[in-house]
Amino acid sequence: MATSPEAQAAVPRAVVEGLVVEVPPTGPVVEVPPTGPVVTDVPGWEGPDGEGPDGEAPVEQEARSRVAAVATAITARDRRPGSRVLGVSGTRRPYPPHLWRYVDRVPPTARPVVLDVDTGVDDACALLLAATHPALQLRAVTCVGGNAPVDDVVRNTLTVLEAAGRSDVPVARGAERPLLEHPTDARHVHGEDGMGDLGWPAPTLRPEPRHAVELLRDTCMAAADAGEQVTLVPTAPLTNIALLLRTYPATARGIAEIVFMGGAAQSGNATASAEFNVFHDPEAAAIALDAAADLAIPVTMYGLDVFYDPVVAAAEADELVAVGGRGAAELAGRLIQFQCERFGRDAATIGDAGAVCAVLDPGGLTTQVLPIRVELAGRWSRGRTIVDRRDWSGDLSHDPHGEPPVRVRVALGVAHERYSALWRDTILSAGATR
Ligand SMILES: [Ca+2]
Repeated sequence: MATSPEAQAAVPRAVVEGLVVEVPPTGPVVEVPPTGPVVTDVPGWEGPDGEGPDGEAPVEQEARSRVAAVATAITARDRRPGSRVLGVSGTRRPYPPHLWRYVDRVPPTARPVVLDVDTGVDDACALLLAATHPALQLRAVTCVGGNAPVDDVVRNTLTVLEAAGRSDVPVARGAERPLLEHPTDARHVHGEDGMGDLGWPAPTLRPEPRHAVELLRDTCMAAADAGEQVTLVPTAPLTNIALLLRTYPATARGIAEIVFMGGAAQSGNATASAEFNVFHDPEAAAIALDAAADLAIPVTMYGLDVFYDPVVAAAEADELVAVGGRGAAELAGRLIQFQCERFGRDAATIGDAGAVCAVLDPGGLTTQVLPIRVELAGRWSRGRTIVDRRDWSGDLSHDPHGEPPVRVRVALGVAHERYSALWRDTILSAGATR
């Protein structure tokens, strides 16, 4: 059975602050696992004894304060070349010796996610976060035509996963065109190759033979059979998702929720009315939302009302690029640099990556559950998500259209600095992994 985002947020989770910290080769060793005792060989510093139940507030608070104290002590020391780093929740990643970061709120069990993408500069940003955050298990990535033709999307997606060192994640090619609309693309935003024309080496990874819809089905059903549920994060036209939910409705029992980038309560970008992903395939968006409502899958819409707000400054992009090694950090920095240059700004949005942040940190969104319809007709408004924000029951009960069957949790505000930091710090901690 699907669990609502509200119900999930209410589940107490054992949360201890994870720490990524520089450790000189012969210096102290600090490990902060997501649960249980904090282990350290820093003289005079004893971790919590772990006797409290997981998630018990005093243990968490003590861990946080001790971690903060150790971090302060260590960062005050001389930092030497060749120092090594212990990562978060047992992961050990190379890390640039001049940097250290906290990674906040690492839950004890990584949450399974699947991204459906049209990579895409900002899809790449989303993939880098999903591929490197220790609180997520990226189970699969499915591709759809959108920002670029689907074959370019597949190549770009494999490029990103290879840079992030995630050759283990299956990637599948999906719908090459919308259900009804003629395909278009957004190369004027994303570059000729769809991903910033960075001149990055072609990937050695290959997609798997299954169609994206089959990979989605198999991943969701495998999760359901294991008593788990996957969070679907579409950051692209919803063609694959519409096909999945109508063709294989039984997959709903393996889907916890859908957090999609698309739509807008206010204005559009592809047209004055419509956001690109929904405009690209309005029928798919309408079908996906209707099917999700039919199947009681909770849906969060991370749309244009919040999309542009989390930004990363050009100077921060330079810091990411400086990590080098053609890994996740360098690629992330170059994607931000590309956008800054293309739009002549000194900062750029993390775009679709905000939808992944919304999975990691749902409290960073201000949302309202609202009725929604996708406009499939209007000459100037086709592809618009019509979000009903009226609050007077008199208007609602006299509306000749009746009540929309679909209600969606609509993101209306975002703690943008929190999301920017989550993205930047996670990818910095992944460093030059490749
Ligand atoms: Ca996208």
